[in-house]
Amino acid sequence: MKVLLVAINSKYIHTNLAVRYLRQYSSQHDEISIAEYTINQRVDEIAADIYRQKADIIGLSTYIWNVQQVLDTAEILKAVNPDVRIILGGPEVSFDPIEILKGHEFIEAVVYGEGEETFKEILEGKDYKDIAGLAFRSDGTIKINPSRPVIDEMERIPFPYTEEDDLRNKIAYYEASRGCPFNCSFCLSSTIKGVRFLPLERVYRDLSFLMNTGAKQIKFVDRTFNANKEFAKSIMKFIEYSGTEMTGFHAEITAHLVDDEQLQFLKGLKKDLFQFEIGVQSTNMQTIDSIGRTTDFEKLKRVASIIGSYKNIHQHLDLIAGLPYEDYNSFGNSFNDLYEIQPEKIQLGFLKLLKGSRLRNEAEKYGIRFIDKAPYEVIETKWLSYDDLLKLKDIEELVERYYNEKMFQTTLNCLIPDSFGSAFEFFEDFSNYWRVNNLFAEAHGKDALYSILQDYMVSRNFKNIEMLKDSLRFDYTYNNKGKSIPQFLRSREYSIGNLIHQVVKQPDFLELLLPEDRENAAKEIIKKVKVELFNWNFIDPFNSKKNCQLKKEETAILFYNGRTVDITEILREVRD
Ligand code: B12
Ligand code: SF4
Repeated sequence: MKVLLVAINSKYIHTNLAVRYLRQYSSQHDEISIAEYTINQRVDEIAADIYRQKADIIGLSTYIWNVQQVLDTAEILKAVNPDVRIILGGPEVSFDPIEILKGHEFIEAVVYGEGEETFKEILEGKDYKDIAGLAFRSDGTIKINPSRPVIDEMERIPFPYTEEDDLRNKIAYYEASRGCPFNCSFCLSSTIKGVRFLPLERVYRDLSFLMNTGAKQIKFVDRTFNANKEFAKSIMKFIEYSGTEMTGFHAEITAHLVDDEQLQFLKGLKKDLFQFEIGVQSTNMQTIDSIGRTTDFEKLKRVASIIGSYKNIHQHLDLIAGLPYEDYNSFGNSFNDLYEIQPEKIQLGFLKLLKGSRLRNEAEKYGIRFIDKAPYEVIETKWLSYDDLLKLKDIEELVERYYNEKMFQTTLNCLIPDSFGSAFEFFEDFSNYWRVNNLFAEAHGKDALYSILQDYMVSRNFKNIEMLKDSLRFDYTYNNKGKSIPQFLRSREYSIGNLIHQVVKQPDFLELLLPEDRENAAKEIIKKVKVELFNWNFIDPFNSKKNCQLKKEETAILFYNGRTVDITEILREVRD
């Protein structure tokens, strides 16, 4: 009997862990293969490709991002081969399996909850009526068996990947623990009680394998990576000692659980080895209480700020718009609280009322209306109108482009404290400008984003506009290595031309200013170096406080290998 497990990922770079677990858990029974696609492919193409593999049983992994494609593909497959047996599993069909079967004749059975053992019993040919965690058709009716307890010892579940998995340049998902100790009402992880951990030896072995596959990133899907402090620390230590330059690691952590000893440990980690995602969701305590979270924001802020100061770990902080008690202004406050921490990214998400989540059952109580079709996004709450949500969507897009991309840091650091009461106010005003000028309707390249910001600043006639224009040129030069400054950013004398040769030849120049490049010939350095003259003394693109109190003085800055060096004095000597 030929079995095909199908995953339709949200992007090409993603992989599906569930189908790999299912394959390995049942590997001794059948000829099982995996086929992966993306939601951007046409369903008829996906169905044709699956059909050609002539499987007897097709299992489709169903999530919020692919449910429609899964159903459409399955319908085609059954139409072209009525004998094929179609089984669905995954979080998107785990909470209403009967409705799924009722609405879709072509599905034979739905596995709900954890799938490994249930799917194995199906392949073993056990009678459907005796398989826990299964909903199925029987004599023209739909039946549902009792749920299945989760597999207690996680080590009974084999390592999901094999030599055949081509993970080069992909994200490899990995699970060192299952479950979450917390109980947030919008999240499905709160539906399963308790956390199970793999033995550390097994984790080390698994990670060693994954690091050798050339995966671009290993992403822990553990719901709270640091739920157990010692467990997390041991894994990180292992990665620190055996990690390769090629692979980065991503983990979701709960920041307020991080203590001073752990902070000390994190301080010593190699740069960019780890990336942390920290779900803040809101800083409004009434909101936090209502969704059953236990956040100590002051502690979170302290931890995230300290980690930020180490400059070795990227931090992504998340907020969700649409939660109870969070109105537009309160969301603005949450945003400003995160902005103050200055993480590498601020991710603004919009509430989705997931099937099976507690909050979906409480929707009426909170006046939450949502689109009753995946991804079940909120359209209104007692506290937020649809207009408010649309405004927040515009803001989200600009936060993505202008803050998260890190291409405008100096300008934002000068503009926001000088002309706005808060970062949120700036993004609000800037997004109004985008909306009024119909800018959201078109795609914009990188240079266009600089040009739009400049036009906006000029149109609003901010105080210090000349300094702001200078700072935008500084940002451009710093962030666009090898590109010449576009016309709209050029000021009077934008380049010092041949003088650079003389600067680099100055006695002690390399020794004093670029000591690590002493060995490289001046010729080589000149090829990569850019020098710009500014009317204000920008120098350190990361020090916001300093930039806002800039002195007006002509400054020559040399940009080299991500560094900025003040060469005003040297240039003066050369000129004289
Ligand atoms: C990786 C991941 C992603 C990846 C997607 C990866 C991909 N392949 O494309 C990314 C980062 C893109 C992503 C994005 C989102 N995600 Co996500 N994500 C996850 C995560 C962290 C891991 C999934 C996983 O591999 N788990 C481990 C496996 C083993 O568990 P499992 O998936 O539940 O599978 C088991 C069973 O469900 C079952 N099963 C699964 N498939 C099948 C198939 C068959 C045939 C059978 C029999 C059984 C079976 O057996 C498996 C083994 O026990 C989960 C949380 C979590 N830890 O599970 C959230 C999760 C899946 N995501 C979720 C959500 C809501 C989102 C977003 C909508 C979030 C947002 N932005 O608002 C977006 C949507 C993306 C989009 N484009 O629209 C929800 C999904 C709810 C749902 N009904 O699908 C989850 C559960 C988190 C949560 N908050 O509750 N996500
Ligand atoms: S949101 Fe995070 S902390 Fe809360 S239950 Fe889900 S996984 Fe756990």
